[in-house]
Amino acid sequence: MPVEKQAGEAQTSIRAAFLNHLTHTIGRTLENSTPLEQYRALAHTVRDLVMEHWITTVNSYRDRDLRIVSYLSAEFLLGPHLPNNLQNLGLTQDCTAALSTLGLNFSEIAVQEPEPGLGNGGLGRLAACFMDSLATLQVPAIGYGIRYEFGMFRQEIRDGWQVERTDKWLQFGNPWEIPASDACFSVGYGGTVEMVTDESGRLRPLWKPGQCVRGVPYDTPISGYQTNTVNRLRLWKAEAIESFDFQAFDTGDYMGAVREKLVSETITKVLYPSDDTPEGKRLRLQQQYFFVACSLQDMIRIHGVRQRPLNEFHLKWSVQLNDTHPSIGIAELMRLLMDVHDFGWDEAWEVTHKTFGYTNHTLLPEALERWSLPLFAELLPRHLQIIFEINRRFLDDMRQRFLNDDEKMRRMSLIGEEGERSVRMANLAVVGSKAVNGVAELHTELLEEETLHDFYEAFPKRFSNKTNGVTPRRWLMLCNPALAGLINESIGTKWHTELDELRGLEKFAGDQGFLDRWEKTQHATKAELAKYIQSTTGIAVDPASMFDAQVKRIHEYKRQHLNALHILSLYCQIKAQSGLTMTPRTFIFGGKAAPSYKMAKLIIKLIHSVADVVNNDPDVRGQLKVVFLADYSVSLGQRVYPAADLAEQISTAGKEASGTGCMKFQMNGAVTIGTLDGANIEIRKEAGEENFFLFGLTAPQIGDLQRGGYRPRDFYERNPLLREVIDGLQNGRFSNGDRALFAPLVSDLLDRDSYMLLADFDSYSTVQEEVGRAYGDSPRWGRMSVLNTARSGKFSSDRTIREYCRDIWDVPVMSRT
Ligand code: Z16
Repeated sequence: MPVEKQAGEAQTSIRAAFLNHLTHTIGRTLENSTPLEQYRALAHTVRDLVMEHWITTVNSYRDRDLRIVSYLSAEFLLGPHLPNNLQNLGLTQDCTAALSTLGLNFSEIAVQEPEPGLGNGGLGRLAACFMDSLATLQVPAIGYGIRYEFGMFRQEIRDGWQVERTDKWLQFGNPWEIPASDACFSVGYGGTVEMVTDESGRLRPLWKPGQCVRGVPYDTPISGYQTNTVNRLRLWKAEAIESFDFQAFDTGDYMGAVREKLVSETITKVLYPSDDTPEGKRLRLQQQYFFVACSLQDMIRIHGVRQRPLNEFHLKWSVQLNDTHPSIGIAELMRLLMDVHDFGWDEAWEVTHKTFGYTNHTLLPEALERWSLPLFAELLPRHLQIIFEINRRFLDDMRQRFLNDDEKMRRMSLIGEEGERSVRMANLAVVGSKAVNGVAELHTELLEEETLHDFYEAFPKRFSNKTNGVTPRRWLMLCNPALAGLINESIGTKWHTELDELRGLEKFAGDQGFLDRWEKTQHATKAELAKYIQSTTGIAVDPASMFDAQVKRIHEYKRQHLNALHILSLYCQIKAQSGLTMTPRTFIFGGKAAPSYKMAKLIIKLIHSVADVVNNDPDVRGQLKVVFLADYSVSLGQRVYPAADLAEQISTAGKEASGTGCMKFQMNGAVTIGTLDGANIEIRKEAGEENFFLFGLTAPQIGDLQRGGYRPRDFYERNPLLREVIDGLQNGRFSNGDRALFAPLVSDLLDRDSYMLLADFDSYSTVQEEVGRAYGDSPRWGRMSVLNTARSGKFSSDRTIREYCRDIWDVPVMSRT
């Protein structure tokens, strides 16, 4: 009785607050408001509730005086806030009920939220999952990043080709952010470094920047699941410094002053839409330095508020570098300590190298950030001096330890001398950090043995592995309420924060009654995705068919084109043998290509061409369907992961650092077909090898083959089916007679094939056949599906964050029990 009364109260007060915001914040009545306006009113209603917890969190952290984790990331790919915050507050049902008393439908309102797409893919989404886990584990933490005015581009498809559209996510305001005008900082660029004598007669460098911009913080509250903890995500926007305006205004150059303003604001205008291939562009370096300089000044300000001397900075802060993007922070903290706060070099270095941790996210050599020395010298002349000095001292030290091994010194130098001289940001990050980590076991091993081997030899204790994870709140409970409900009924709810508890499902894997319910639930979720596919693409797909999904950035190393070649080979088989039947499949693709990545864009066109051929041939009789879902995003992922039967994780072994989509699929009961790459290896180990479809060469085999002179054409010549597919691509069979269209792709595959599709094709096809048979055997598939979910506990980002807290950040996590 009292519980019900409370629930009733929550409903009543949500309803009243919503109507209040609709009138006073939005200026509408219920009758004449649009769903978007209703969304905005509801967002303000929920934000108010989150803000109350925020106030108490700030106070409790102040009292506990703990070390604060500072997560520096150029990307945070948060996804929609509204449903997530409601779930964290435990108010989803009350809110839905409150709205329905007004004749409104919660889901229809929630889909109005524009997604903050401030990231490219895995790296940005990882930062978002980490923020969720940090708040849930009640760790004092601040996320620092960039408030891009335009996030990841919207992808449209025209005639099978990707077209980019700007993402105007801020167009109608953002109810989740609050500008904090009391913590603005200025950031300099360019200019000169002069030697000046200070009051005490000491000669010291003084940086006189040629340009200055102002950083304005926008705070987004990050709530934890079922806790009162709300952490802060602080994103910086660049603005013009007012004194600059006035200067111009005095001289009558009003238009010039406005131009100055535009130039300053350019810095946070747009996210660079390339993952894994740094652009080396001036604006990008400006962005990186901008948000890092603001964030470090903010940390020093907070440190001062806590009345701590700066030589204790590392005791009160642990700063994690999400890839090398913020690694200029190492030189910036040195500069702030020495040039602004009067530290000597050794004192400053003592603090700096104990402050930072560096997470590497890629092994692809072309993806390691390097800045051309002239560009660096022009934008950050003082930082370059500091980097030279770090390098001088570091190499002196190494020369002694490694007895003048010149080749090694050249490899470890922070300055690359091959071709155009450059600053190697990964080397700076390793040298300036107390800890370096990879994001999956294989990845860390390859970092230690190959990519960063010299550094591993020099500082073995600095290195560790932190296998990635994803938050089960968004990636299971929120996106798959039906399955989450069934799990709750079966094993209770402890798994929400202790994901290992999912092991309790193992005992149902052989229970036919349970498997029936599991399958029914999945079927209903697939039917929902089928509806979405129908309405967005016009393609009808059958929820009874196997949903075979590959959603991720489009990249040659991820091999979406291997998937496409295989689909074409199935098509050729059906065409050759009338009456052949196979397990009906729906192939689902989604993902964006970097706008300048020609081959990735051609792969998108290839998938659409395959879809055209397969979906419109009556001979295929609904055995195969192919769909490409445009504009893949967090929200679209939330529809796809829960509806998948099979997850395609088919990257060339040794190329995918970790992958995190693989974990979302596994949690939702999809079975994986994959290579021994990234986190796949650990997923297979957890799930059991009989519950994972393994194919392809291993990383060492790939290396051997590459060194031994790989000849892709041999594989083409030896496999008739592969030959038929490739010939078809060459002779226009799959492109309405256009022979030129796929020529660049075909010639790359036959003459180079850097990602070894042809070497893995046979193994992939064979295992796919086995997948088809397994899916036809319902009890077998159901068991595999349940066991995948049951054994996905390791891949909660709560586990990952606990490891960072214990091994790198040295901060306590709150336990609930
Ligand atoms: C990115 O998303 C990743 C690496 C990188 O160098 C740049 C970007 Cl934007 C990805 C990795 O490709 C992926 O394997 C990994 O799971 C993810 O980062 C998070 O660690």
